[in-house]
Amino acid sequence: MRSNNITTLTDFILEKGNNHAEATGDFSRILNDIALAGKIIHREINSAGLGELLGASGVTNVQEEEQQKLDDYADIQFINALKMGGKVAAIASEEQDDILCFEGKEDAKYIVAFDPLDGSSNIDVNIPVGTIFSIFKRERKGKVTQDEFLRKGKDQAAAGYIIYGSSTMLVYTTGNGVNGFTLDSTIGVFCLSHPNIKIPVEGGIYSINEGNTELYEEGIQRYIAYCKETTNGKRTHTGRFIGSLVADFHRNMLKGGIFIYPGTTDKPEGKLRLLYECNPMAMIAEQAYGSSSDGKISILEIQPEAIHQRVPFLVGSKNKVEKALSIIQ
Ligand code: P6P
Repeated sequence: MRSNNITTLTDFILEKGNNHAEATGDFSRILNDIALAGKIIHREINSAGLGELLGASGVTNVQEEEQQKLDDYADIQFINALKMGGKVAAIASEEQDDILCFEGKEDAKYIVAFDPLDGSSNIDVNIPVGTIFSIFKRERKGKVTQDEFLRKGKDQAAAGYIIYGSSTMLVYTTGNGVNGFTLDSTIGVFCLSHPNIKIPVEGGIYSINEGNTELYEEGIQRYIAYCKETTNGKRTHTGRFIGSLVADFHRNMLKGGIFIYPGTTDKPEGKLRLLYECNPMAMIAEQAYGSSSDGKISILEIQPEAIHQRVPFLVGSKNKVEKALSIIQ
């Protein structure tokens, strides 16, 4: 701890790294590389309205979603930071059709899957957006193949997100609790601001896009109706859905609540991707004493079959998820 009582992300990572006998600094370097890319994206997002980066790029990504200019920019920043850091063998990105292997790094010990800028359609209207990342420690060396990314979420070495909102925060876990760091942009340093985050086991917030209600299965419709019930003339829940996963998740993690993106009749698997959205968020939630599910099993137990696979997603306060499953199932 520095005399000014600031614990920087670098201090924290080095300290934690020293606790792991096998730590060779590779993992610490990767987290710092991610933080560097996050600072660069923070800078661009906070001036997007002024620069030429606002708006759509005219490109449609592998998800058949219109790519925002900052999507592309963020993707390049993470790829470059992880490539230059030299500790990652390959990446999988929402913005890339296939995995990208880093030449000469076939023997690196880690691979990273990420959504460089989730919720980017909200950028133009000043709603918080975020980066989500998932880190696996490889079980072999040599050229990385897609199957190395198709591991259950419970095998993640680390997971985290960066939320670019009223402040920019990096929140991550390595399987020993969840910690949040707020960027002090005057000195360009992420500082520990939310140590040992725990999701309240209860919470009155439910986050779901009710515009899809008629497209949801009956169980989900029953749960929405349950959330709208009143007791003694007072509401039992508050609806909050901002259309940006990282923002909805982060609010619920601090205040308690549940986020649901279910399947619909036209998209039974839902919209959110397992590898670089649901798995990392589920690891964070469960490390913060919360819970996650696809409606049947824990997200972290799902065996991925494709790098851009989508799954129905429930995540948040333990009791809220359990109650929702009891109504849905
Ligand atoms: P809908 C943003 O595009 C995103 O991937 C998530 O961040 C968000 O939770 C979801 O889609 C919103 O989707 O269909 O409700 O607009």
